[in-house]
Amino acid sequence: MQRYSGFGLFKHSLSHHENWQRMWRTPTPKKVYDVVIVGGGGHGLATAYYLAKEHGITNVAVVEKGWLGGGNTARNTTIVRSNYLWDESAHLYEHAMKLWEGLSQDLNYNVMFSQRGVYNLCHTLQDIRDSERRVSANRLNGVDGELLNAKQVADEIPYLDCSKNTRYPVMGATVQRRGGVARHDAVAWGFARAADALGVDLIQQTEVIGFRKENGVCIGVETSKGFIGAKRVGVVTAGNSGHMAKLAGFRLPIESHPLQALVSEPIKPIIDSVIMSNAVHGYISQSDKGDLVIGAGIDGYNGYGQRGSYPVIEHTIQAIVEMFPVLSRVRMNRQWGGIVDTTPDACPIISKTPVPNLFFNCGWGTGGFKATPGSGNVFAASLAKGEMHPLAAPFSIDRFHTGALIDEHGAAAVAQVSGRRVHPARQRDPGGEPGAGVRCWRARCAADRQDLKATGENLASR
Ligand code: FAD
Ligand code: PYC
Repeated sequence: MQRYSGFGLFKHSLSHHENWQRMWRTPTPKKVYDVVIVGGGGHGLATAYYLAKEHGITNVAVVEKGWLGGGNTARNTTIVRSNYLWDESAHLYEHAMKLWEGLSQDLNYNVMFSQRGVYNLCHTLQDIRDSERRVSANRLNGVDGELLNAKQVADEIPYLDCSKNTRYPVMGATVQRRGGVARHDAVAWGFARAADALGVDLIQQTEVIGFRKENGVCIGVETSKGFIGAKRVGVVTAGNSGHMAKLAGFRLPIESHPLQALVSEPIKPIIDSVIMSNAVHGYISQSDKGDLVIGAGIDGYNGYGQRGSYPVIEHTIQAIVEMFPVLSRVRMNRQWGGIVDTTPDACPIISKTPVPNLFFNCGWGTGGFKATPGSGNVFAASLAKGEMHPLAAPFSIDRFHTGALIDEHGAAAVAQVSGRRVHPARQRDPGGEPGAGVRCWRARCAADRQDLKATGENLASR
């Protein structure tokens, strides 16, 4: 791999930057690999990189149906923080944070990690109580966090409307000063380049359409370009994970939802941190280019289209203008959606599956970008050893059977459930009789419970 450096930049300027090496190869797939990773997003690429770098396993392929980083990795709003409530998640996200802090040097690629601070606003007494609890829990876990009062917030975020006559007056905020943002596509490219340099094959435009099993054990993947054999397969396909599990013959407790983001026209720098509000429900930061980067919660319906509905955009913009009236006349330039994979406890699934040699890493929902290096690091160790890394172990699919859920809906900071869900009792099949919805719902719940029980028993017996 050609190392990047100031000297290299100067040298290439002498030949008009026409002789830079390609960042990765376009290899022909081999017949068989030690490990095949399905999904070339940040998590899949990071997994491949750490497999090669930390475990010496270089006979690895990443199979991606589109282009590297084209999924949620390059569609997200790049917020990085580790201030989760429960020990299991705090340890996992803090592991990722420590890797972020040395990532550009490690990859020899500038991922533009900027620790500019992440604020979560408090608008009610209950917000303050929850935030006190979270900051205390964070500190006990070695994660930095502070609780600010309203005056401190007003001093630190000058354009935020901290007046008393707003719908939800700002009463304080938590801040994680080591939190911030990173350049999302650079993260994918940095991992891809470094993995390729260690011998990993990055195979794009190749869709995995099935899993081949022998005596119930996974022995490789069927792809749109033929069969690729593998000793172990790791699936890291975010919003497509439910579909991939179905291909493998089991079900996951995952819902796929659109999550939208939008950016404004570039304006002069006025916001030098990340500001999130759960009550008003919107968040904002400003990119180095000057665009305001804005988002809110999921679109309530399930879907696989990488776009969303207009009411959510309207709600998001209302929230931002409520927090920052000074922005009311800024024009929005672009809007898009990604497909996020939400779980009942807003925590990821990093796990063995009922199919031996087939592992899944998914369920990161609205919050997996921040975990990218940590997720790849622990998943690589799990794939290398065939046993889950201690930081990954609590995130087994088993927990939906045992009940050991890790409820992080509060720390997720972005709503992962819709407030507009139709109560099952009100649901009707189109043209069906009243009450059919309830019966249908009950039948589905019973089927789900059976599936999860079977999955749990299967795992427990291995
Ligand atoms: P992806 O990047 O989606 O990669 C999965 C890959 O799998 C895709 O490239 C896809 O093409 C590929 N794939 C799928 N099916 C197949 C198949 N059959 N064969 C081969 N390849 C396949 N998180 C944060 O921490 N902070 C944020 O600020 C934040 N903001 C967000 C804002 C938005 C609008 C969205 C949509 C998400 C946000 N997230 C955020 C969540 C974050 O983006 C994701 O959790 C994270 O990027 C997931 O990474 P990944 O590598 O697992 O998935
Ligand atoms: O997890 O912090 C987060 C986040 C912010 C926006 C989307 N996800």
